[in-house]
Amino acid sequence: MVIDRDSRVFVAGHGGLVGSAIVRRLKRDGFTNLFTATRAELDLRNQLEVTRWFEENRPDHVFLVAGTVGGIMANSTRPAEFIYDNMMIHGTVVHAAHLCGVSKLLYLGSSCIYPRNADQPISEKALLTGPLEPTNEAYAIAKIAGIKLCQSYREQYGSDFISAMPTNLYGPNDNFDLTSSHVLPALMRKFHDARASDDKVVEVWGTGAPRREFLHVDDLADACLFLMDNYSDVGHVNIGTGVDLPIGKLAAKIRDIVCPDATVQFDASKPNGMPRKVLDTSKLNRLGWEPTIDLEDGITTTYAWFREQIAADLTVRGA
Ligand code: GFB
Repeated sequence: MVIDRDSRVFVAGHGGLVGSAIVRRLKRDGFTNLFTATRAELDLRNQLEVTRWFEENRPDHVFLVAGTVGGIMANSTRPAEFIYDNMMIHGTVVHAAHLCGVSKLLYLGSSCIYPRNADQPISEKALLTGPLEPTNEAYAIAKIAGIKLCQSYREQYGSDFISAMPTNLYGPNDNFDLTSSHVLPALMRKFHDARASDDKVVEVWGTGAPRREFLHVDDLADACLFLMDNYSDVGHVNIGTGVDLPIGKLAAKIRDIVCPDATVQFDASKPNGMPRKVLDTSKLNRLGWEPTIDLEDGITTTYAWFREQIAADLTVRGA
């Protein structure tokens, strides 16, 4: 059932890559009763504060897209933050949504919930069928707990809480900090820096062989609203393009767009992470959703956004 455009909607995590895209998408669709809270206003890890906030603001619908996130290096070096922050945030928001009678909640997980050696493309059924990728195990455990929270509240209380698992994301408002970002913004930043430098050698972590799938965050936001409107069931739903490429090829694509005279140097002392990660998106496709943004166009427009922000002296996280 399509959710009411006049309903009160809380986007938890509106400042991030995903949350900001969801706010843009909802505004485009005519939602006017949007609620957000900055970290300074509300510590989502604190149950008391979160419950109080829900009691005061009474949202009807919640997009739970807040969390401590990062790329392979941040995940492997800060596992305590990744597991603590995320488990707490998922727990407080889901519980407050239950206490305050939220009509529907969409929880966003991550494709790292799946076993390291899962069959590719990875179907929703692969959850909890094998050991996780060690570089992001702490984060993955928190994300799996989020799915189980939604399922348990549905089972015990009948709450309409649904879960979606996106593949690797990119787009405007991403984090471009070289130690904590994901690969796509990191390489965009490195090639951008190479433009102004005499040193045109860009370092790419790992061997370049791992394969990843990339989804533009505007497509993700569209899919999230689609699921809010059209899906109410216990099983989580993958969101992706179903298409992957080796990191070496991704680096070449970004180089061609950002700094064609640069050369790539692989640093095999850095971790590769999962050998391959591409989602089976047939469940979502059968429901009637398909992505629309091609990877090359997405990189081109994201880079245009990045340059505009830098030129206007606006904040680009990490740059
Ligand atoms: O995007 P990324 O950090 O995350 O790395 P994961 C993907 C691949 O790109 C890895 C390589 O093989 C990296 O070694 N890579 C090459 C780089 N150069 C760079 C670089 O400059 N920066 C980064 N960051 N990577 C994350 C998980 O895994 O995926 C999270 O850690 C989350 O939990 C996210 O689930 C979606 O795809 O390996």
